[in-house]
Amino acid sequence: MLDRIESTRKSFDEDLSKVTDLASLEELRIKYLSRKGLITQIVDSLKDVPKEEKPKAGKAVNELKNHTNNSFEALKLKLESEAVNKEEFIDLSLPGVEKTIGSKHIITQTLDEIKNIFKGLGFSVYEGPELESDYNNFTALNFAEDHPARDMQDTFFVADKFLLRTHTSPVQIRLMTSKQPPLRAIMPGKVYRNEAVSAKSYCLFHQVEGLYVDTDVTFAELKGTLVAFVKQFFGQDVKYRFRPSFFPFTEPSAEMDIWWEPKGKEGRWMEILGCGMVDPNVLKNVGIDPEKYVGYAFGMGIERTAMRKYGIDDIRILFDNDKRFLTQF
Ligand code: 2NM
Repeated sequence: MLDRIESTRKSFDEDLSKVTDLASLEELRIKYLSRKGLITQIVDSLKDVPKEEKPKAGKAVNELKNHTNNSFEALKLKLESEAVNKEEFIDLSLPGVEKTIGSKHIITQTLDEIKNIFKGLGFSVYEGPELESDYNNFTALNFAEDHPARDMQDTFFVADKFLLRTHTSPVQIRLMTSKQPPLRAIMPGKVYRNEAVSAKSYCLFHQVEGLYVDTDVTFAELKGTLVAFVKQFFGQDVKYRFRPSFFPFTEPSAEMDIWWEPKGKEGRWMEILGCGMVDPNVLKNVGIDPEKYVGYAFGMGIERTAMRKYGIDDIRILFDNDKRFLTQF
């Protein structure tokens, strides 16, 4: 019995090595593995083996069965995938591939709209890396060494002096360091905050910041530019106001609110951006003479602006990639 098993295994291996296509594989299956095949015959003849040889013979037959089945299945898979590649094997029962037309995410749409408005106002678009140095993200922007925003709890540090940027202002530092004024650009991009995720805040969001540096830039021009922006973005009759504020990198600083009246709800003022005149310390840090040049800067969060425009009340839905949401825009 053991000899028979061994010789069947040998002849199976030999036959298997000669199989080159699915047709000859089927012949092999019929010869060995079918209901009347050689392996089945061996299994059947186990009943005639003397009792004391049975455990050994049974084990050997099992091994033979496993070996032949596994080798057969492996080769079958290989030949089938080769056949599919050669387009010989076409499974007509498979469902077709659904083709859908994609659409831009509303954050991308909002960014495009904001970029186009500022391009029309004479700004170019400038981008920079999301992994930044502590220097570009904080120090150059006049944040004190012990400023709370530098806290590990608010910032994703990647290494000792490197982090995921918490705003796009480091791109302004890069621009001002590499080019002399006049400079007029906006900086769109992703920024990161190490905060608890909730309906109102996410660990990642998008910002657009803007910068204008020249010899005769005024706060009145800053206001005029931002008013032109909100009128184009929210509509000509938008109601707005400026409030004094504070940022480490601007002096004086302000925030701009717009009047927001959701359908059927009470209206209220909503903050939409921060702005100010670039602090002379920042200009000094990037090698621009603050005696000769002045600048204004502003920054806004895109998610909040888009949520307002489209009536979305949970920021997380913007990052879920749920098609039921995405296909609505
Ligand atoms: C804001 C608000 C106000 C700003 C300032 C600068 C720089 F580099 F020029 F100093 N970049 N961004 C700025 C000013 C950003 O975001 C709320």
